Amino acid sequence: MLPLSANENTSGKIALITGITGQDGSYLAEFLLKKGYQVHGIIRRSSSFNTHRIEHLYQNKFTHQEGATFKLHYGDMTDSSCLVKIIAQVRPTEIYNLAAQSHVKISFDLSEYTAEVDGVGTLRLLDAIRTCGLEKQVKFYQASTSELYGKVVETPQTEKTPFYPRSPYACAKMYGFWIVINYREAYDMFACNGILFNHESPRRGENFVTRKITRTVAKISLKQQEVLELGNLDSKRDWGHARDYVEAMWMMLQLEKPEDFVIATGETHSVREFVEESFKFIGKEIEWRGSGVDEVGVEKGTEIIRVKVNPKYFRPTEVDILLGDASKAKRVLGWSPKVNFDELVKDMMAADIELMKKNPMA
Ligand code: NDP
Ligand code: GDR
Repeated sequence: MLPLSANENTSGKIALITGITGQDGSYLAEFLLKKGYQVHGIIRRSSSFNTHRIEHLYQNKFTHQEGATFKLHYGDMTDSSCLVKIIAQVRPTEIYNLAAQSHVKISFDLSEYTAEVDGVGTLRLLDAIRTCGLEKQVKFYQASTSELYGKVVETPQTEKTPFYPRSPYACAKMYGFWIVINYREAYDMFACNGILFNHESPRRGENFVTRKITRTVAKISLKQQEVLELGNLDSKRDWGHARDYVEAMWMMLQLEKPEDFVIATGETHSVREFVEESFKFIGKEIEWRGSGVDEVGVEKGTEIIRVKVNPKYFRPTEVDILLGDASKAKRVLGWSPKVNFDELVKDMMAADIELMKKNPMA
């Protein structure tokens, strides 16, 4: 079983996180610093600051356990030479590959770039480990995804469910998934896939559906906005909390042998239910009228339209329902989610109301 006690020895553990500025990267960095890791992250050059999710980590040193350090390196998943240089310099014991063009809808517009970063980028990183001669020392985590299941052939989905990707994003991640397994088998590397179902938080990117809903409903409650425009209200997702999910990533790398795991809550809810739950938080009930692109959500007891369907948010091919079975993770890792659907919505709504009160322009 796993060395999961609170006192486990993490001295000498060096983590390298790609995608550290993203939702998961920021929670994972926090988690590892609390354990005393030396944490290194790769950030991209951008024309304005892109480190808002991790600023507290180099300012609030008190969150770190003694011995923990935090360092950022400029790099990009499209640039092999920088990946080799960073790995040679850092000599990590664990690598978490979280960097990705992670938006499914946008992957239809940026299809080639998404393949470069999410697919070939994974290969570049694995090859960089080998170039540095560290393939027997490094444990490698790949951020795989429930989007691989795509057009669903069975529910709930397990590690054995066949894949049917439905977007350039999912196709790129499919390459990432298999190249990890291939390098594991070909070079005896410790490399594993976490097949993570959707996970959200107050740090979720603003153009993913959950955060878009909680931000807009928060603005509606403060009279800063009137209407929420969405695409497909009927798609169903297995939504968990990002903080729980980064812990599972770490647990996978503490095993003696690499294995792939589904990480999910085992509950599925529609976008429509997420909307209803968010409005409930601000004391409003939504009644649905009409159908298809003409469907609207009306505030109960009034004639005020609060939700509209806008076809511009539809996808050329949709993933209708995701529902994960994480029993292997429970059995082997001892992992189970701590935050349920209602608590997730409440956490995100409370945070967005605070944010919009402080800064209505956010
Ligand atoms: P985010 O979109 O919040 O973060 C993505 C990160 O990747 C950011 O740090 C981003 O940098 C970085 N990045 C993007 N392109 C490049 C590049 N070319 N080179 C280097 N870094 C790059 O995603 P999440 O945190 O939500 O997800 C983390 C990973 O897990 C992703 O790989 C995602 O596909 C996968 N995943 C996510 C799930 C979820 O529900 N959240 C579920 C299953 C898998 P910048 O900040 O500069 O944009
Ligand atoms: P997803 O997340 O595609 O599941 O990918 P997203 O929140 O973008 O969409 C979930 C569902 O909501 C529907 N939807 C809308 N989506 C967005 N973004 N905006 C809208 O206005 C809207 N209206 C309805 C979508 O059609 C979809 O069915 C996320 C990402 O984090 C991936 O990186 C990750 O791999 C998967 O989760 C698991």
